[in-house]
Amino acid sequence: MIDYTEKIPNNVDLGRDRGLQRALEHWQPAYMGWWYDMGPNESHNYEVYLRTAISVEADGWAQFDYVKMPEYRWGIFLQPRDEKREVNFGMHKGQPAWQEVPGEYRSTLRRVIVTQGDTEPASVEQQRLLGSSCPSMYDLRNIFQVNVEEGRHLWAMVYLLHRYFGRDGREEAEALLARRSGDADNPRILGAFNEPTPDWLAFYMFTFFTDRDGKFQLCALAESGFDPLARTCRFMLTEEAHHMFVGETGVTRIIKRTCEVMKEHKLEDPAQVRALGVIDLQTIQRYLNFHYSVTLDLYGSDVSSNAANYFTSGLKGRFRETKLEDDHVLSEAEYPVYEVIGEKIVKKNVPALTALNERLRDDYIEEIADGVGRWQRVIDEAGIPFKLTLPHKGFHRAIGNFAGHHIGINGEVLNADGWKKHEDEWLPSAEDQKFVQSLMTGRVVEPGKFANWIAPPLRGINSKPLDFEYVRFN
Ligand code: BYC
Repeated sequence: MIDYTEKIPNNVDLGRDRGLQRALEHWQPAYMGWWYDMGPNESHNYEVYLRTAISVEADGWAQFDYVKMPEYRWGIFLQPRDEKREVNFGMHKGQPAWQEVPGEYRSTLRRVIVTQGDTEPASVEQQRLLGSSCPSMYDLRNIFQVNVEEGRHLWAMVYLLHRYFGRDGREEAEALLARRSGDADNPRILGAFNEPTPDWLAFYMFTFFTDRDGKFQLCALAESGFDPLARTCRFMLTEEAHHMFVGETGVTRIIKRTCEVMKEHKLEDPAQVRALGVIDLQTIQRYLNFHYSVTLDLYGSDVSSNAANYFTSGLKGRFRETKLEDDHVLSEAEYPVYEVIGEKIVKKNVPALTALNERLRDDYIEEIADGVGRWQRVIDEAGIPFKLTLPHKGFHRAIGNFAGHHIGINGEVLNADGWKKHEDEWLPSAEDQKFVQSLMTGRVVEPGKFANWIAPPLRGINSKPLDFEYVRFN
């Protein structure tokens, strides 16, 4: 029997909700089984300096202490309710926000929640083996923090399924623990979550690019007319920020270290840079190309009747919906999308309602471009003549208008042979991955020490020094 308030910090009155307790009594042991099987490898006895959310108040959402991860208190938190909140877009605009699931949207809403929920355990599975090759104790602690919080985000979606969707919600919650990233028979739902994350460069790229899709999707769901979903996503966003920080600063530190070595030895040739045990900028660019393009696919088709339905029904809004100045119904508006006609990429205006995936993707690209600009500054400050670039939106896409076409890095429409000729120049080759992984054959865990291929961060976690013992191995 679980002591609910102690074991599961929450602000959903779990202690008095018998239905929810019964559902969790079945699910919680299955979740623990999943964590032991698929959570960070060989980590169960480690004591990790982690933050745990124990309330949504400013002093409660980031409590730091040593915790064994299987004993992490995965909690259920919703942003406090605003009694006056309304549905802010679509055909129900102006009605009070829904506190229960509207019958006619039940299956659509369940699907969106399941798709969101599915990504969370998927990312933990993808990152499962990385602890054994971490570049420092600081980084090891950070990946564990990301992992336990993705676990909590799964709990957040399972709470909604259990509380609002009855039996089929409980079945979906079980299925979330049964699918496996990359499994041939029972894979995760979305493409990027079935790709391996085989090394730390991939991990930082993933947390920069793919966790940021998480941010934008959560922002869109935080606008939902279904108030419990909106409030759940708002709280998840507070945690998401740290994940993107880990990614952005991780790549920054790799670039910084590479530039230091290039400058010190006055070298630019990638083979010579590699010989000094750091990752050449060309390889970093290829990883960037891969993670960017795979993540762009996560926004769905450029023209999507699903997206139009989500919006019109009031289930999923746009990025910062309430800050936008238009009718929030989109009955007349148009939006540009691109399609491949013959050997050209052609712009075409379509009803804005159908282009909401593309619009969210464009919002995302804007923010990504800023982040890549910050990476570029590190290279510029070192005085190295190398430009990181974002590939064309159509490059290496598997979903939407560009799927099935061979689009080059600058948007050139190629045939299969033309693409093949450049593939290893644009995407990480097996040889690139072998090289990156050859730098990461063991873990660096002496407090304050960092692997040769990455610079130390500017500061530690929660004002602790860099040589703080972030993980105790027991
Ligand atoms: N891979 O109209 P379409 C995160 C499917 S990340 C495979 O194009 P729609 C996190 C689609 O399901 C954020 N399949 O798309 C990050 C549909 O299937 P059916 C995750 C795909 O429905 C890091 C068909 O293609 N959250 O939190 O408008 C670490 C045609 O649909 C893909 C969400 O995604 C793909 N990439 O939009 C941890 C929010 N793309 O119906 C966590 C919830 C599309 O033909 N999800 N399909 O079987 C959604 O809002 C929508 O499902 C999508 C797709 C935006 C993903």
